[in-house]
Amino acid sequence: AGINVAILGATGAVGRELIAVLAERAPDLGSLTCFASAGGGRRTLTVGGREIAVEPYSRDAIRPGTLVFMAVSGDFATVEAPALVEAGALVIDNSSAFRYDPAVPLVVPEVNAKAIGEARLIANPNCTTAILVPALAALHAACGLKRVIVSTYQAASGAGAAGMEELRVGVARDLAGESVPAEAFAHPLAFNIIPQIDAFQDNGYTREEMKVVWESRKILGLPDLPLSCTAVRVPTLRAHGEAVTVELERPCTPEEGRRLFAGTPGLVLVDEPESLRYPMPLTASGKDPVEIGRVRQSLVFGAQGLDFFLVGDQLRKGAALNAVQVAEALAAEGTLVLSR
Ligand code: 2RA
Repeated sequence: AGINVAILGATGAVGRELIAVLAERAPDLGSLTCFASAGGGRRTLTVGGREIAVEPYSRDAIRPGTLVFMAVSGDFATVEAPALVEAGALVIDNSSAFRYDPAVPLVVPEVNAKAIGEARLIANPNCTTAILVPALAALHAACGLKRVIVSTYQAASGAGAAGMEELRVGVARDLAGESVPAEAFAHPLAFNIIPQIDAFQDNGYTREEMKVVWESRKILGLPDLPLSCTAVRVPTLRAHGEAVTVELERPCTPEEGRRLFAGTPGLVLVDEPESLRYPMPLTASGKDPVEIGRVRQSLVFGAQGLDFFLVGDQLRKGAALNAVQVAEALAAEGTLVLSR
């Protein structure tokens, strides 16, 4: 039989997406057991028209050899992930708890699947990074990355199911002339943009912005890459946009950039301004590939610089899809059998 899979945090936005992505890509698992916090009791979830039982989590319920996807808080993962690995599980963790641990691979399979090695605990990157690095890796391989500047347009789903609900309710209430709630976000998101995601750091950047810096450097294997980010929450539901400026070691025309992106796994080139086709949350949502387009020669860096825009589904490539692709990379290495 195929392997046993467990999802911890199955009732959240990422957990539900994991169920959907696994159903699409690995329909013949040995078993799939969904867990949520022990306090919630036994529940059912409906995902893609299917009723899924959700069990209260207990460590003992995970059998040795189980592939565990964790879509839980960093605090919970800090305790439970090492304990589950110790008990014989293989863990792919979506939290930030282990991303900066040099002993734990941080993986976007199109870029650094080889980093997995013999690891039994693998960290899944922050959504903004996962969506960004395939394009950066392609540019680095072709022309050498010198400096990178990123500005993000991040959807409500980054704050989970509660964030999406707050945006929906907020839009309806705003249109009805009522006060708009702000719990998942620091301010009302409806008809607003918020230039703060996560906590401010001592250097004035937010933690979200620094995640893009730290994680991109680790995944690309470029620990000194000059990169800065401005992360902004916008009132879209589930796809993050990113405006990217790169300075390169060698010249690259927009045509070469487009050809490169079109041939990069995980990216789909959408760059036909004459027919008003470019990456947008409305077209990228619910899809696996990251849309990339608006490729231009940089007005600042000239022949050695490009500007471009990309949009990726935050719950797919930004979380659940990437985690399942990590499992697929493990399966390709013969570390586990995903389906039969
Ligand atoms: C956000 N990056 O968009 C976070 C979620 N992982 O808020």
